[in-house]
Amino acid sequence: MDLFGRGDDVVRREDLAPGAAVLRNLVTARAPALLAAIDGVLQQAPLRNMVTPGGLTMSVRMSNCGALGWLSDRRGYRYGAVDPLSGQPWPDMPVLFRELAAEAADRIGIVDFVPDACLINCYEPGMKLSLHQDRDERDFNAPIVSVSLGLPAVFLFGGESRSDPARRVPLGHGDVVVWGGPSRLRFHGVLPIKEGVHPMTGRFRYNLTLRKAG
Ligand code: MD3
Ligand code: FE
Repeated sequence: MDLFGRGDDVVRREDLAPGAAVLRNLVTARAPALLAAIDGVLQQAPLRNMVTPGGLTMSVRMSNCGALGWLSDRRGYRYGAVDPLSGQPWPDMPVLFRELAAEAADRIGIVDFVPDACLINCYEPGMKLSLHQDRDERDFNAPIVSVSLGLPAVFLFGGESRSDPARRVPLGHGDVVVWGGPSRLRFHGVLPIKEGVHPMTGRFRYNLTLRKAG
């Protein structure tokens, strides 16, 4: 609890748009277990810098777990069942990830969300994610659940066109966002991460993006 009795890890819901809400601190208490599970996945499928179809190397390092993993290379953006680094299926999705995705979606009234893909993004200070849409999934009716751990970020929540103004949403350690319904195809991105050190992750920000891709 802070001086004003607000509580540093009390779960609070902030609605962003129809179908989209931040669940502040939803997983703060579960962060050690989540980070241990991320570690386990990354031992089997290490973080790597993917290349865009245009030939640019992305600064944010990525990996995946679950039946499907998001991939980018010279051939395009897509989901695939096999990690191109190992030639093996992506690691299983930890039950904890699946459970928290369903719980987060349920809290905003989306029942029975079962993700089959989890993208793990790892940011270091200075790294950003340019404005984009997530449209490589088969069914845009399913929501996306994102989990922030470690260093804080400022998330850009834009509109339906790239040129629409974007709202800045600060996301901290333990915050979860559910993006569903009409907000599912909105442009979004992450501003450059500020220099810092987090007690649990050091100079890293991890973001889990849980999706129904197939
Ligand atoms: C808003 N990752 O991997 S997920 C991504 O913090 C990505 O690493 C961000 O965007 C990150 O594609 C945040 C948040 C997110 C995902 C999908 C959305 C926000 C969204 C779809 C529509 C609107
Ligand atoms: Fe995205």
